[in-house]
Amino acid sequence: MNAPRIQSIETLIVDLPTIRAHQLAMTVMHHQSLVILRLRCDDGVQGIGEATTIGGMSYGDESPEGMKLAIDTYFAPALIGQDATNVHAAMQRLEKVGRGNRCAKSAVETALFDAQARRLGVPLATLFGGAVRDKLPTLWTLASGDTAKDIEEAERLLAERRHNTFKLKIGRRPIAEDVAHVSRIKAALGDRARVTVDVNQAWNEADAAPAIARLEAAGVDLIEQPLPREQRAGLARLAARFVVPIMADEALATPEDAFDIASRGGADVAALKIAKSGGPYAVLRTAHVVDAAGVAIYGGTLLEGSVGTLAAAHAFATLPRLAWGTELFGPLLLKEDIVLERPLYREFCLELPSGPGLGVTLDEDKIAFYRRDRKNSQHP
Ligand code: MUC
Ligand code: MG
Repeated sequence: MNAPRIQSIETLIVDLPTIRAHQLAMTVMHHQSLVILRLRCDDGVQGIGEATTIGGMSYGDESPEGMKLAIDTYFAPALIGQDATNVHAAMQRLEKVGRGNRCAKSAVETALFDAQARRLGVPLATLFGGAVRDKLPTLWTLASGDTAKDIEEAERLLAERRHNTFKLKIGRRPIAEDVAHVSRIKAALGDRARVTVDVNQAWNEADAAPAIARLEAAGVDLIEQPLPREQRAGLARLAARFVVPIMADEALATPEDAFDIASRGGADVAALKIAKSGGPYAVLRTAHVVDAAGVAIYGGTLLEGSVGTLAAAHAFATLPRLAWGTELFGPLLLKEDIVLERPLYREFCLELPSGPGLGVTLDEDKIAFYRRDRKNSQHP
């Protein structure tokens, strides 16, 4: 029997409003731009994928516009006519036509696996060997920029039993202000919630050391990427110096990064993301390296919408150890979504859908409304 072939790959950008401003060290988000990819095969099966980053080009090396261009101009032509059931062979072809561009590749890899899982009638996690959990603990990020509002938001989410771990985005304001902000939130929530901070590379080592000492004393549970991603030796020194765990995020994307960081004792915890690694299968390769080294795993996000979030959830659900849970809350930050049924969050967890593939269906009306190339659309 002839294998089904890839017939077409189409991408579009949707700009979705967020429920509130989301402040990070490098940008303030009021909307999120998702690149949605549709892959059609000649047996009638379709797969979907998502390529997402944060704040245009302010967070990483790729942008929504650049990801769309990379897929349309280089990746799609290399894949048309190829065996739709052989994801590894397809992704290997992409390595030849384009280096890096892992966020864009993540959308392609996701769509190929989604199509194959739908073809076989199984959830995506089953293709990766099977899920060992059907619920993923998921934290929420407090990033309104206002301490009182953040406390109010956390109290509401605790009462709703939606989240009991909160990550605070810092690094934007002077360190003393950030430390005071975090300390007030931790004091208000006490032992009822875990509080972590993400500095998004904003500090230097000399400033980071006293700041982390104060955050540790305030009861903060985890410090994420305090230094620029290139400064691995510095991150290792901080990890050795403090009891509070230090997590690598921007510094760690590939299995090679994971090997290097693990061998120099560069971090206690690793934030893994499908977008950083190049897809839900690619992220598992990185995960297994850190896991073998005894570095704890955290399922991260680049604030994907439902498609990317569920792709990540299927991958993380297969990991034997996921000590720090996940931050797969991206869909909850969006005022409007582009799927028919939004992912389910309850009892502090994201639930893994049980339908074939990703377990999600695009809402064509919403896509038609939010797509950037819509007639008269106002790009935010
Ligand atoms: C990051 O650096 O971890 C994840 C949650 C959030 O609010 O921002 C992201 C990116
Ligand atoms: Mg981070």
